[in-house]
Amino acid sequence: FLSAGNELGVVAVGFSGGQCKPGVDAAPSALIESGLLNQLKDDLSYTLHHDDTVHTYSELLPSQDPPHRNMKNPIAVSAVTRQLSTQVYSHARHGRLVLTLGGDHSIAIGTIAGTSRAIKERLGREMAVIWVDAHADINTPETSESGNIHGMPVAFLTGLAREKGAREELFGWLGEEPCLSLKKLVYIGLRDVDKGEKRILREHGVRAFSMHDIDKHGIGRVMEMALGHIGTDTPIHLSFDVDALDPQWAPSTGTPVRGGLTLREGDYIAECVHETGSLVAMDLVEVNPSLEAMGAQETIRAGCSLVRCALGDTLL
Ligand code: EXY
Ligand code: MN
Ligand code: MN
Ligand code: MN
Repeated sequence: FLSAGNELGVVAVGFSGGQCKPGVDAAPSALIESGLLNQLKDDLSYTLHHDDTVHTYSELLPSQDPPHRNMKNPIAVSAVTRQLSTQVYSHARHGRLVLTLGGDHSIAIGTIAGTSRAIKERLGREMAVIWVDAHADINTPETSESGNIHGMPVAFLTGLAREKGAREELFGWLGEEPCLSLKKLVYIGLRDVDKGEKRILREHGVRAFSMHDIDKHGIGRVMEMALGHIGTDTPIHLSFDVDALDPQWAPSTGTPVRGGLTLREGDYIAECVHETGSLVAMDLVEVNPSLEAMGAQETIRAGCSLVRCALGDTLL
């Protein structure tokens, strides 16, 4: 019921304005050049809907973009995510599974806004999000110490960062109604969460599985609990930050944190989400081939593996 056959919408987003390190914009081309889309077509039999473009949205980027509520590049991130949300929406509205290749994690404001609207219209359902990340990305502009919007997307999507009477071009386009309920959000892989973020997670009782929980229960049990929280037959958007993996597997990323998931654990998460049959969209973000260049191919390979697993590659 969730998607039309094996139709896959692909959006390649070369955007890095949610943080300060250049290079993450080059990830979509690197992933595609390494053969990812061909594998999805040839090995996993998807029908691809892709405009063969890596979107940089340069026409949307303002010449002046002063900080607003301490956010860096607020007008650029707002404009790009707004445009991206309409692209993702139109794929999802047609019943396609949507794969977005980022870009930094701020782009999830656009992808999740797009899928949640389409799923609401098409199925009359509220969507769940599995956020796999070393970080919680739930700072509000006020709790953030960096001002980098890639540390804030969940706060915008859940309404925690909403500003009354916000201008359209400063995330006012997101509207009054949150795209995502805090009850339908599950984190996996957390290990670097800011003080203010911990307070938010606790206050709202957000379901979160840290690396401690994975060590304690094992990834198998953690996935049972994570999917149990979401419930069966709920459409799932998987937002996968490659920094959830240990830097051993994914060194080329902007904010690496040691003590992360093995590649196999990451693949297992993706496989379990695929097995639910409820996946409606996936983001792969924060691959930055220009950092730790020696490990760039390794990181790209890991990213491709995560996507293939989520999209139904099986071991046997
Ligand atoms: N919590 C820190 C901040 O808000 O700046 C670090 C965020 C890193 C976000 C990366 C994409 O997951
Ligand atoms: Mn992230
Ligand atoms: Mn992260
Ligand atoms: Mn930190």
